[in-house]
Amino acid sequence: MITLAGRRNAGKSSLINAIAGQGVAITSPTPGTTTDPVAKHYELNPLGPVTFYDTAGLDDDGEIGRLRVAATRKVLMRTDVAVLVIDEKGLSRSDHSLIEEVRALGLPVVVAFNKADIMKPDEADTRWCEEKGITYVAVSASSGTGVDALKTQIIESAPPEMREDPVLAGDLIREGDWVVCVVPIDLAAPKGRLILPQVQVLRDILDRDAIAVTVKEREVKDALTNLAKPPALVITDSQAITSVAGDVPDGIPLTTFSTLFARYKGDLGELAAGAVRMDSLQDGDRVLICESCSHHPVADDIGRVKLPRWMRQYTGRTLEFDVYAGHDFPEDLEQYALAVHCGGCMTNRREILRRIRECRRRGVPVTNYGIAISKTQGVLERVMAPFRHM
Ligand SMILES: Nc1nc2c(ncn2[C@@H]2O[C@H](COP(=O)(O)OP(=O)(O)OP(=O)(O)O)[C@@H](O)[C@H]2O)c(=O)[nH]1
Ligand SMILES: [Mg+2]
Repeated sequence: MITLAGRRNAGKSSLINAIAGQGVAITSPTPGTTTDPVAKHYELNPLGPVTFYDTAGLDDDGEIGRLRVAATRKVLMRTDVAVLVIDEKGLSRSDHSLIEEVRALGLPVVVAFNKADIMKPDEADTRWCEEKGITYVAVSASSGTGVDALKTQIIESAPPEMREDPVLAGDLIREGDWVVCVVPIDLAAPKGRLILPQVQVLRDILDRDAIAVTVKEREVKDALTNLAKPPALVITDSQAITSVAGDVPDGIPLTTFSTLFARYKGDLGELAAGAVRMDSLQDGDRVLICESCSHHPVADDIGRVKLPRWMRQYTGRTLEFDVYAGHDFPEDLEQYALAVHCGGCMTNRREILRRIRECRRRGVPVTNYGIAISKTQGVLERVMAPFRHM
């Protein structure tokens, strides 16, 4: 996700058109043409498919204007690369502070001095960028000059995870290995199907030319007894980890779907370190439960009921829990001793990594549901062991 922001009329929409090579965004000499963030999908190789966001001008005013600016800022803060489009007015003081703010979030910024066909970037502005180590490009949406250089700068500034294909389970198994997947079929399981993370892991095992055996937790022992050779790995749903850990002999590597996904979608090391911080929680500490999508809470809801119960039992502390659903963290994130994020099944890797980065920046340890469950059940070390040699 790449966002173009800047003052009204700076040429944001024109630049998106120039990058995508098509007239998708409406442009006009009238300031305030773009009013809402507009997504444009584009194949930006070698990054692959990316989404460019065209936004409303950051200098929009009036009551509606301020709402538009807020919407632009929201998109900007969730992006992977911020492109600040500047026109002949040059870098303003608010551009300076916006750049600083975005960089403090760990987001790369590229400054595009647009309209290079009619003016050269101001020297004081390019010097400021150089002093701050900010990448800039002189570009013209009208003539096309510098558009390729801008694309290159965006690609080079993009966080590495936009370039890498994350691994799920493939590196933990070899061709011909047996892998046992444990999928409890309880009331929380959707009717008539498996959930996406389970399907993805099964697909990964097949891609690896390995052999997947899928069982409910009751059949684990039976499966292990009847396999011709011990499985290379057992992967269980986190909620069955206690019984499965009891049934799988110590010599057999065991992990959970959540642990695989914590690595695939986030930063396993950071999330495991966050879970370990549970050991130093004190009475009265507040714990933030974050869900990236809002769902209707069910009885015995994992985030609202089970995790708080298990964490209280495990730590023996009186802990306060707040549940927060949505795209952003609460303003007062700093008051929490620990943040426990959902698995993010509806969220992509970049968004999860952005959230982990934000927690790190704000000094709040972060873990996720699955890793936290393993910690409270005393099996964190065991489910992490298959990744130790990586
Ligand atoms: N000379 C010149 N004009 C440009 C260039 N890029 C954009 N313009 C003109 O600047 C005006 C504004 O362009 P837009 O692309 O609509 O600008 P915007 O930043 O999307 O503006 P808002 O949506 O109103 O915030 C239009 O008249 C464009 O033709 C450029 O590189 N050179
Ligand atoms: Mg526009």
